[in-house]
Amino acid sequence: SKTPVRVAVTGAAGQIGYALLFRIASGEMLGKDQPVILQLLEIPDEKAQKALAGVMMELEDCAFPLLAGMEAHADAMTAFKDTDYALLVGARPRGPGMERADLLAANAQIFTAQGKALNAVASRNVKVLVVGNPANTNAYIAMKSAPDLPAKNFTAMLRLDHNRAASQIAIKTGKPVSAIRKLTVWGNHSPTMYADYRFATIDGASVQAMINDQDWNANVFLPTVGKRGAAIIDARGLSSAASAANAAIDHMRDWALGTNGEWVTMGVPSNGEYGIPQDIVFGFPVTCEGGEYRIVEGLEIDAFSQTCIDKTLAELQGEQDGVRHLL
Ligand code: NAX
Repeated sequence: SKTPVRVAVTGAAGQIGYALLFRIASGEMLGKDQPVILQLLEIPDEKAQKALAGVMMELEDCAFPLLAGMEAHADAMTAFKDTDYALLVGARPRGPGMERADLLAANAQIFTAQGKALNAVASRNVKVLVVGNPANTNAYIAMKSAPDLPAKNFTAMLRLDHNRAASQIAIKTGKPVSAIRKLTVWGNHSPTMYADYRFATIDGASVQAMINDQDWNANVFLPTVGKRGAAIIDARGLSSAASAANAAIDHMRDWALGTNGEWVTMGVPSNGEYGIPQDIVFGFPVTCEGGEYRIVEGLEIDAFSQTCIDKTLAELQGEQDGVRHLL
């Protein structure tokens, strides 16, 4: 049987953690033949550590055959030791009266420290997924704080936006979500993201031609996908957790095991593709093979799409300029 791999998860006692860990341990992320060792990080706070211990009791009680080990940590330097995968879920939420700059600064501190720890102790091939918001900028900070690791190892989660867009298209067209190909979401994980079905197909037919309604695209589809997180908070009284965990599983599984040529969306550092400046962590269409992702290049960007991409890029540049002095 395979050698166990090490999977670090931060914010492990939080709501996404609770929806995520059991699926990693059951083999849904890395395959039903891949044993895992969970290296779980929470803040040193007594309540958080106690809650983490409770989650670990439940993980034990599942008796997962693939769960080869499990550790609780309060320090990134030990939590990330030799880790092959790192899911950075824990982040500082916006508190009452907190300004955007304060939020960026609080998260810059967390992701600088975690980037440095990954740089120091993680596997040199570690695959990092940042879920904690602002996800793209937090991934950028971690990447910049880990100069000895390849920049391409740092990614941000746009997959929830991608999956939300896919379901809205399935509902609109009356076709199964599994039949949709070549969908993508450009930019920041925020309401400015640009979900783009211009290239999408269902059973070989163009989704754009099937829907044929630019008004629906601009005034229904994009706002529905962009504000979905807020709609869920409004309805549930809590932010998306199970769907976010599901997207994290999808992102890591596809990165590790491949997409067989299909497009998925990942937030990855730009190498200048589509005019996005170097190192900006941006949602792009990618395919994955052999443990590597590749940005789909050469797509035509029409005027409407360019406006949308410029807007989400401007927001990201604002965030990343706002933290540069902290790095
Ligand atoms: P919770 O508040 O339930 O859990 C977060 C946990 O992280 C807490 O237990 C906290 O103690 C821990 N934590 C905080 N700072 C930490 C640190 N420095 N090291 C280790 N642990 C730390 O939040 P939850 O609902 O689980 O959401 C987690 C993050 O995901 C938030 O930042 C949230 O905004 C973000 N999201 C990102 C999404 C995406 O698509 N990229 C969608 C869902 C979600 O909103």
